[in-house]
Amino acid sequence: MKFKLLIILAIILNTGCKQDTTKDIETTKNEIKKEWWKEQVVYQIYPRSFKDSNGDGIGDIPGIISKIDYLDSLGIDVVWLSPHFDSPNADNGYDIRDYRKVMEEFGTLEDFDTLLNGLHDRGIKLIIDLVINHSSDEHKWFQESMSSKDNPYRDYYIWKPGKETNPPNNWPSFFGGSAWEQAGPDGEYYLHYFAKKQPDLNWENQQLREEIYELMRFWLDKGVDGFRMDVIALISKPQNFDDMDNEGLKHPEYTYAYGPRLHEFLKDMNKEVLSKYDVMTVGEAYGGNAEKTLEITDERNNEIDLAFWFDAVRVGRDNFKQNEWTLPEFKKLVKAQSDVNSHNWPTFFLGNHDNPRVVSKFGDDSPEFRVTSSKLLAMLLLTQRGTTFLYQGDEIGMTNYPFTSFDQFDDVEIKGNYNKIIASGSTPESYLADLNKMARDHARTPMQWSNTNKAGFTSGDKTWLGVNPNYPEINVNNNLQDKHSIFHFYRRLLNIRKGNDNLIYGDYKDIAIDHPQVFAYTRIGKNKTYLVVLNMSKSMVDFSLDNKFKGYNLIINNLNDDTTTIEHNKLTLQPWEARLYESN
Ligand code: TEU
Ligand code: CA
Repeated sequence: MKFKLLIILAIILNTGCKQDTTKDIETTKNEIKKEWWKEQVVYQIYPRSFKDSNGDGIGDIPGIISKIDYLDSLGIDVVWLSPHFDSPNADNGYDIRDYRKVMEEFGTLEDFDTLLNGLHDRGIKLIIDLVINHSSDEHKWFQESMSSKDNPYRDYYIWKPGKETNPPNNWPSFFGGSAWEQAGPDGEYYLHYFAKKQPDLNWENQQLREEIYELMRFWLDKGVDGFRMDVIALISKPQNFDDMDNEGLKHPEYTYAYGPRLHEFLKDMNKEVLSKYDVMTVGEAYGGNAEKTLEITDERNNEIDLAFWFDAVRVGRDNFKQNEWTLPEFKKLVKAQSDVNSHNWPTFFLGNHDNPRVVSKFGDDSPEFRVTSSKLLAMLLLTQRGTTFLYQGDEIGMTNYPFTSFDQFDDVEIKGNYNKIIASGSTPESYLADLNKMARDHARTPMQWSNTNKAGFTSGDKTWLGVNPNYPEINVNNNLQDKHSIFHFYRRLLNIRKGNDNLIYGDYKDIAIDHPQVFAYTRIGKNKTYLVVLNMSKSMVDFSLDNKFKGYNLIINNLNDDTTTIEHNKLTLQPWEARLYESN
């Protein structure tokens, strides 16, 4: 009897095991492994532009500290802080002079600790920006490296002799001109993919890698919750330093990114540093295709957790031109990044400090539709599959800045590329018109807090970059007071999303991918399905739905407080109307 039972038990256990292995091979997306960093909504702060505390016209850490309650009331989970390190600001902090020091204009290390603790006290995490593809030319390492060929730091950067009077090859810098600059007593050239003041670090050098691990530990030991990694796909340089062909010159990022040792470097960094902390990492995976990006974020590879894909955000972009784009084109790019396999987890974002304002690019920033379309974009952002990234000011519907002359810009990229763009056939007027659509400075104008002096950003009479003249209307105070504001709509959506596994982990399915005006998709969770219907146009649309959606309940929409149930298989959508439905 006992024996028989044992056999039965063995059979059960055995088949159980077998089922598990097949499951493992065919995991559906609903069986995604839960991780805290998959569930977060991250809010990006560009410190220079967020809040000035001392009247010098430059945002700073005490300014951010004074707004922690604001962030808390919005309901975000994580703050991503753009670089706060000591820097001569050739590229607003993306050129670091000392990785262990806080930029003087931003405050002190004590201020940083106060910020970190203040956020942690409210259950908000903090990730910082790790810029380790390049440093500032004013970094001690570079000063040493440049001083002579025999200096022990020489090999921390990439030096090559020129070809007669020319640089080593024809590679261009993203910020204009050659990617090589001659320096030091030996007349050699150093590599800089970005500005001259941003020399690329030589990751082939083991000592350099260890120094980077040390500085990562310095911040992790303070308690930061992870890193956003600047241009991380560029750290391993191609080993072939020949000239590029013309095609390569147009899009050099594809030559520069995903070098031969990238995976090895990331795995080593993970093993030596990241695996020892419970943190999140998100890499700026600029310059690759989907396949390559999926490799660095595949959980089986132990490299980084998440990556930003740029295809959807940059839809219609061709270098410095923003061309027309269609909704189906955009939806296909979103699908490609949202619908990835179960070993990867996507990110979703529509803007950041390098891109125009979301309502100006993806919505309609005219007075008639700015509020409605900003709310629609909030719904798009907060119902997608992936860790969500919001950019400061989008929660109040801030818009692009109306630039009328070149001296209003600050960005090194705009100035550096001026000659090249004019030489390639643009006129100053047409370049300015293009910049009005896509310049990075649109996202960097000061945060608009109130309708008082300089939008309440500073108590002083100047700001490092102009305040958008629309601040008397578009500001935080107005948003806080009006319960139908964009801010409160974000808040409600954040609340719906928080802890909602069906919405966070549910499969993504676009149900009308070729529809020219409507973006409609479902998020199919284990217990509930969500239906999102967004009319991304300024005309009314009749939209047909499958019968299976009958009985779904409207839980939030961007026009009124209605909560109705789907009774017909046709929805009549108002311009820029956005609706979120839930199954029973
Ligand atoms: O951005 C890299 C990058 O993709 C951009 O420079 C891009 O070429 C540009 O925005 C197109 O308009 C990262 C940072 O996000 C950016 O702010 C820095 O300037 C850059 O790296 C260098 O650190
Ligand atoms: Ca200041």
